[in-house]
Amino acid sequence: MKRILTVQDISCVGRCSLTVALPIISAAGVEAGVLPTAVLSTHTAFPKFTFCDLTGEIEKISETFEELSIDFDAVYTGYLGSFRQLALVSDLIDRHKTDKCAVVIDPAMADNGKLYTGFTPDFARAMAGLCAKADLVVPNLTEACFMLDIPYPESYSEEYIRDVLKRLCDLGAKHAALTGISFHPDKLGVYAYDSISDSYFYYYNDKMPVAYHGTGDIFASATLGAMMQGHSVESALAVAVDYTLECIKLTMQDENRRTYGVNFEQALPYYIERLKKFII
Ligand code: PXL
Repeated sequence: MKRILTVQDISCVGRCSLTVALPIISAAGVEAGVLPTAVLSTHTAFPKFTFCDLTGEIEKISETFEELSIDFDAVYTGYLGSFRQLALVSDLIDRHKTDKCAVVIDPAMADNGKLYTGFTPDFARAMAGLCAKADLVVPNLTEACFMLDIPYPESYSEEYIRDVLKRLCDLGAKHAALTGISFHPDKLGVYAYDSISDSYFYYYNDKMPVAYHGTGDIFASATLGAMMQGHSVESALAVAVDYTLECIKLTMQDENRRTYGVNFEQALPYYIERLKKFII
């Protein structure tokens, strides 16, 4: 059985970061080790939230894993809240990275052209430094633009997306995948670049006329779960596109839904079934 380590916060309510990563990765049949970087009452898009910083635990926990020879098949990082956390997580990756350990980085910090509460363009550039260590980075276009220090475009061409992906890999990442890419009003998907084989990959499914918070965390977790099940990066990204769409569809059907993320829980049986289909 594979074991991964995911490093991100716990937002107690709001369906993001660890409360999403843990169940999805477990559903993929993979042991999910967690290193919580902070405890918040909710994610930061709520009008009010508490924040308990756990930065001081990161190095101690990581060193103790090393002393006990606890190894991981992947290290997966999500929302990180400070420059200090970026530096400590960079050290943690150096400590646990082996040939068989994949590093997946979701630079969760922005969407729709804007940084989340508490982040600055300088932080985004520092996150770009962490992405250099990744086998796979999965930003949305807003995060990619902030990391590359380029303006967020109103609209884009396929050529532009390919250029952004190449630049993300120029930072040092082996694969880069841009989430939420659409060239048609009814379609939405992921566009990826593999810098080793110099090849692109685009996979899409239906686009729903809604926008929910927290889909990026679901997407990244579902991708990692699929990679650990033996999917290629491309095939894993396709699983994540299909699963995220299923979560969105279920959320749309719920008349009592509140703005607390998407219904990823009731789509888990779909995810488990979808994991059986390999496309590449
Ligand atoms: O969904 C990403 C995320 C994770 N963790 C925290 C957040 C957010 C996005 O707003 O605030 C604390």
